[in-house]
Amino acid sequence: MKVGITCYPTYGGSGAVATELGIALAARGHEVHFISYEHPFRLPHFLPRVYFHEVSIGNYPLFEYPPYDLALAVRMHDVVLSHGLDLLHVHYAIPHATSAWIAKEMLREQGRKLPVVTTLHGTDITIVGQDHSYHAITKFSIERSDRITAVSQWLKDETIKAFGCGNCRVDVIPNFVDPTIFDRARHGAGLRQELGGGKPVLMHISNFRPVKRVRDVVRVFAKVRERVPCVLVMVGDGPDRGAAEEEARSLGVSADVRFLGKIDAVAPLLAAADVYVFPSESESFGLSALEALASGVPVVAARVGGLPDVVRDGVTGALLPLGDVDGMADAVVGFLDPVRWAGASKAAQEDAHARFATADVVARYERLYAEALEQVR
Ligand code: GMT
Repeated sequence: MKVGITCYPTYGGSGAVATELGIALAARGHEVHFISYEHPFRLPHFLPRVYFHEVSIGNYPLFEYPPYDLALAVRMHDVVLSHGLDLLHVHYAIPHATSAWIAKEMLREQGRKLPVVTTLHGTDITIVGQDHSYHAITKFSIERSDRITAVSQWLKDETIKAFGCGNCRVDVIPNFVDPTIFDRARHGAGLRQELGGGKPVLMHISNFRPVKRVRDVVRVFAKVRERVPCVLVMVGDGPDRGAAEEEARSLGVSADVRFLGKIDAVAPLLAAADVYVFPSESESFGLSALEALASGVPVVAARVGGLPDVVRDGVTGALLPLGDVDGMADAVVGFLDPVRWAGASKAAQEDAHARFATADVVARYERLYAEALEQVR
């Protein structure tokens, strides 16, 4: 099959999932065409059967806000025709599902039927899509997609609550990890020693947006450090990085907190971590929590959104009420006990590999694509 994939190419879960899906589809013999304004951050530069098509928006001076969604629709239309794509799969509804609908309509005028699959990831439904400026077009574009998927049951429920979507069928297809890459045994202990100097390593990876509550990560760490010597490694970048750095300074723990910035290949880092701290205000799924679990790292998180489907409370990690910094610190200290850690680490890796392995989830997308093709015939 020839599949067009559109996603945000920047550091974040939806782009990571879309890119890993494309890579896995290509490995299974499909031809995959990424269509976006930049090379997706997790896409290596050359892979057989994987192509990248850049969307250029031009810079005519009249446009204070150049219409990216239209340029994207035109590029989608071009790529479908020039490469004979069978289907478009867009990740994150806004504006990708709208652009795909426009491309589909343009193709329909030319007698060409093109199925569009939209995967909902999170803030496209929970925050941006509910903004009055985008609500109606988000609902319209979701309803016009031939198939809709959500990355968790929680997100599916939120979608129906926010948009009604009376006639739409939303399939839940979870995010996934490659067990051969996110595998503790694959990476040596050298990096853990390098990062922690022999002390336990707490880790957090995100785009440092307000929803991630990165200051809470630092507060949890500071409380743990009062009881157990340890270090905190913060990976990623975004609007709240400065606030997190300031929090570390004001709590007097800066010397033990390292901000590494954006790193694309996080598997070796996760394999060097002892506990993953994830106090987000909302997570439709929590891909980085899954990647941590798959790397044998127990996750201490807020009990929000789809996280209870990913983290098994008390077994592979701990789920606490949102904002419960003391409770999270207690839970981290609990997991730093070597015997408890060994059991939780093993359970985390086994559970993540068993329930969210790439091959199983990608096969579900393949079946969905086949159904979508059948539907438009
Ligand atoms: O940053 C992104 O790429 C999208 C982001 C969002 O804000 O929508 O992440 C969402 O998609 C990820 C991949 O499916 C999920 O693992 C995240 O939980 C979800 N983020 C939120 O729901 C806040």
